[in-house]
Amino acid sequence: ELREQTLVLVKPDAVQRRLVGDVIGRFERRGFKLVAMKLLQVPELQEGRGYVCGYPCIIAPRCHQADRGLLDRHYQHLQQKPFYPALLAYMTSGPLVAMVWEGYNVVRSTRAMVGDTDSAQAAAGTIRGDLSMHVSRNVVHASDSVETALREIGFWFQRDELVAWESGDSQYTYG
Ligand code: DAT
Ligand code: MG
Repeated sequence: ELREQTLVLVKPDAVQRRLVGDVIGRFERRGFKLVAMKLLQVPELQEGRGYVCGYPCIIAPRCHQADRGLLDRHYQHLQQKPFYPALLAYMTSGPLVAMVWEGYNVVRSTRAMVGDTDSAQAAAGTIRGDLSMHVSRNVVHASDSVETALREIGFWFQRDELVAWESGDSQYTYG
């Protein structure tokens, strides 16, 4: 399926460490097609104050489309884990970049490019293996199956935020 899609998040640690371009560059060079991208911060829940951004908002910000519920849905399978509160704090600690990449076998290829969940075990040459050292700051998220990708893209993007476009190099990429 040439139109397979996956969700990639460049997590807050990677934005802070100025690694966004490196991560995007890897998927671009591989040949995948970028079909959606945005920078947003998921507001954190503060006692008595509701959801607040880490930075004072001047205009009604787009990040308010998100809330912690987004992360609860995204990390549904981890909510009972002891590290879940720390994971939430990390994921709301700063802006992240959400992207949808499209292409042949993109879900599996992207997981291979991302590497082991535990950055300490991740192979050199993978994003985590090259750019990070610890499981709790592992730079990126990538969907783990085609079904998960469909659900996750729906969590992070509205339908009209995905751009359908014809890539000029497709006959050189796919033959
Ligand atoms: P992946 O991100 O490789 O799909 P996952 O879905 O099992 O891995 O877990 C999601 C994130 O949760 C992972 O990227 C980092 C965090 N995490 C997983 N296991 C952890 C652990 N043992 N300690 C701390 N954070 C962990
Ligand atoms: Mg996962």
